[in-house]
Amino acid sequence: MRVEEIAERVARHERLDAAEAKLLWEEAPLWLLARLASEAKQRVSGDKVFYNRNYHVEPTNICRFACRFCSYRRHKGEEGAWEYSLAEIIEQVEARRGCGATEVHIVGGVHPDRDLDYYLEMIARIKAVEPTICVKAFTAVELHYMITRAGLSLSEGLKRLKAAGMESIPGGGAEIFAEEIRREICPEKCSAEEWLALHEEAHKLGIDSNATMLYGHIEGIDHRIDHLMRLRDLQDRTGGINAFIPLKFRSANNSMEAIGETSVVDDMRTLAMSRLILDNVPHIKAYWVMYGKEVAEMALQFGADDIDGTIEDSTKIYSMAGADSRPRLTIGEIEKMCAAAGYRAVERDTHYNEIKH
Ligand code: V47
Ligand code: SF4
Repeated sequence: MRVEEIAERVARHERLDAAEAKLLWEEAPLWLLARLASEAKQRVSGDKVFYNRNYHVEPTNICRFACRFCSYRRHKGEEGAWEYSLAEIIEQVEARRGCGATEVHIVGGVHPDRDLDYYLEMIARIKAVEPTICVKAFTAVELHYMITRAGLSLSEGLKRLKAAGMESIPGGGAEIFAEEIRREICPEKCSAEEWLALHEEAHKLGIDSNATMLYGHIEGIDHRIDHLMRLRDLQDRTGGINAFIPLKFRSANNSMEAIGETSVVDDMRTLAMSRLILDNVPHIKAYWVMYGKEVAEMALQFGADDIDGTIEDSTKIYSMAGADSRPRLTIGEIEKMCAAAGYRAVERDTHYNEIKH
């Protein structure tokens, strides 16, 4: 099959198989991917690009794992390590009061000494001081560790977290699902099957989630396609994934630094192909903190319909790996970026309900 025939099938909303996806990914001109992905984006979200008002809480960067791509983790006591007490976390939440955030995104290292009860209390105390904020918390890797360590089934652990106030799960920890790559870059963290099972269980309990893919390191196009297909299969079963976020490997200050970073053209092809393969995931997010603002604006021409949020200079994962050191976007900047791309900025909550002002 030729690129033109596959493009016609995509335009007719037909689903790509792995071989077709590979041909398109490797051979389609960039303008064609931009056009097909933009058409697919517009079918879902018309002229809208979504953003939210959010900030991150990163309780600790002490982690019992040592993923090779991670610039963020530290050993206990090492220079640059932090571990906030619950009181300090509540102080951070209270200090953000009045910034208009509808979501707090909580993610951090897998701390060896902290247990499920600690995280349950963290969520409950945040909800006590900010009852209307949506707690989008913990990657599947953190959740898998805290729940299995407590000796609970995934279902029981997630039920307790939901009861404490956790409403949604961020997309991190997925990396690349293929075992041969996981073994090289993150051998200790939960497996692909465990990551997928955790999200599936959450969806069954009415907890929605995002999904990510860390690309641009030692994986190939086949691994990326396999990853996206596994997410598409999960979404066919549950419908619980709100947004997919391709995460570009940022190379500074980690043990995979010598690999360098992939090109912006590769970033745009990856975004477009994510939109085209994931025909059942409504939103594709261009995470501006990772790309930088200019590339995020360009990403809106390649199928993205979400740029995450205001962030309020509250995350260190990407600045420690080489990105902008004080990540913050104003609503005015977001509106300008969307308008320059020919779209309209629309504020949403975590579950993509539009917020009317
Ligand atoms: O799981 C770590 C990735 C993830 C690096 O759900 C790196 O809305 C690139 O998942 N280069 C955490 N990536 C961040 C994440 C996320 C971000 C924004 C929005 C959402 C969402 C989720 O960051 C980790 C890992 O895959 N990561 N180090 C690095 N050097
Ligand atoms: Fe720990 Fe997450 Fe970094 Fe892996 S990516 S070392 S799990 S903080």
